[in-house]
Amino acid sequence: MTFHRFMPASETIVAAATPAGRSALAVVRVDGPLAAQIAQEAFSRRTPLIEKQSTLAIWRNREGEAVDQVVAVLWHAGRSFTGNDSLEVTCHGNPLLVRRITEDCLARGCRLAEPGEFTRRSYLAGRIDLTQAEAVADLIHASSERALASARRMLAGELGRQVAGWTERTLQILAELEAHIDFPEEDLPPEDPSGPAARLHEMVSELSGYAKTARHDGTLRTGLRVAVVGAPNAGKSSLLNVLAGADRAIVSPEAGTTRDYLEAPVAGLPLAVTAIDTAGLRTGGSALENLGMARALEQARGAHLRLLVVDASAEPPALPAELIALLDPARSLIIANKSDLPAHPAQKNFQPELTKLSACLLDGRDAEALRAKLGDFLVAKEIAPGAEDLVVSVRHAEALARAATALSEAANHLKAPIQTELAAAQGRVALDALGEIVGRIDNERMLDKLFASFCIGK
Ligand SMILES: Nc1nc2c(ncn2[C@@H]2O[C@H](COP(=O)(O)OP(=O)(O)OP(=O)(O)O)[C@@H](O)[C@H]2O)c(=O)[nH]1
Ligand SMILES: [Mg+2]
Repeated sequence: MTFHRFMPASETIVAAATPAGRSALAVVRVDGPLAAQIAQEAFSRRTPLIEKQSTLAIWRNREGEAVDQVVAVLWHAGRSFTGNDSLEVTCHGNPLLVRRITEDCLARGCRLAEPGEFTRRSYLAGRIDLTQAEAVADLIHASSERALASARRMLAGELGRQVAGWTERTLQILAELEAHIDFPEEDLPPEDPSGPAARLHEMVSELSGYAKTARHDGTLRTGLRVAVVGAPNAGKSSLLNVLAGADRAIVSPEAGTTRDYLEAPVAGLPLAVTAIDTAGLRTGGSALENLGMARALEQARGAHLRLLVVDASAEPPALPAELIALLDPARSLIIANKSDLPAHPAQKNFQPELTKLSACLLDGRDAEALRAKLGDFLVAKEIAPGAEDLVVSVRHAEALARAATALSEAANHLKAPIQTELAAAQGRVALDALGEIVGRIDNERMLDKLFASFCIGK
């Protein structure tokens, strides 16, 4: 139950922390025992680096040639992100310069960093726990406001603090159980509302609550797909354009304008959502129309949400049975379009179990309201995480579920006939599972796999 004891790294690593390619600036990171010495040798001695202060200096290679004018910052061991001496060099963003500085560092005794190695060193130094190390990667890859917010909270250590709390409470219960094992004549009050069994149940429900958010882990990473479907001329392409905030798809009064499907990102949502415009669906079309319809149905099947666009000023459409079968009320919305025209009375009875949003899609007048309602629906139906959800990863959820199962078994052992030893054993299983979340359990293979998915320089 101890964190890795910190061993200062013996090797000095180097890597570019910014992507290859031309840019205004690029960053090269150097970490390990040689970092301070390299800083001293590469910069002219007249500009010694003051710790944690950015210094404008000329990087000279081992041959004494000026490579670039850079801004450098040095951190000393114990005060850096990684726990080691650490140097960050911001040079001009030319890949040739980055390469020359990197190669000079290699010549001075560094080796190239592996993917995620800087973050791994930080974790091994005990400066961040495993949930925070993972959050570094999530923060960098987040493609929506909500993904960013969750990663930011994870990086701030929110899950780590929860785990510390559960660990503390489990240890407290274990202590009480040990006392009972040693002095069995002293009664354990298992049914007492403040008794260990009740506290175990309380933790089980907290753990399960956090574990449940992992169902959004994948969608937060990949984004959501929303299929726009409906009869020809209903206004599907108009909806795509309104949601995208751009004139993406051809809109025309001719029925059957859209044949292929067409994707565009939905603007103005805190989630990454892609809308897919599709060919109009109707019964008994031409061979070419049928091909388009097959694609439309395929997109509808694979989407997280279906938006059925209906011309509300006309008679309800006759839609193919394959589409009707896909219209699950928890995964589908009706966009009752053409609200600028008088509504057709028969529309009231059309698919009454589905939520209907009325809109005029001639222009962007209803765009904001539509996006807001779409966002609310996604959260209400738990298709997407809400603003206050801290989304845990599948790895976290798996360990949380194991801990919850063990704690619930422990509570069962505290029912008559009370079996304190078995309860205590389950308590320890839960502690191990909780420890895995923050990385208190040494497991080299798991760490290798985890950090291999990082990019180099992180
Ligand atoms: N009055 C009115 N007309 C609309 C509205 N939205 C779309 N239209 C018109 O309806 C016609 C069809 O719109 P599209 O967006 O091309 O419809 P679609 O469903 O993509 O049609 P297909 O691709 O042919 O299946 C166009 O002439 C639009 O200008 C609306 O809110 N009110
Ligand atoms: Mg269209």
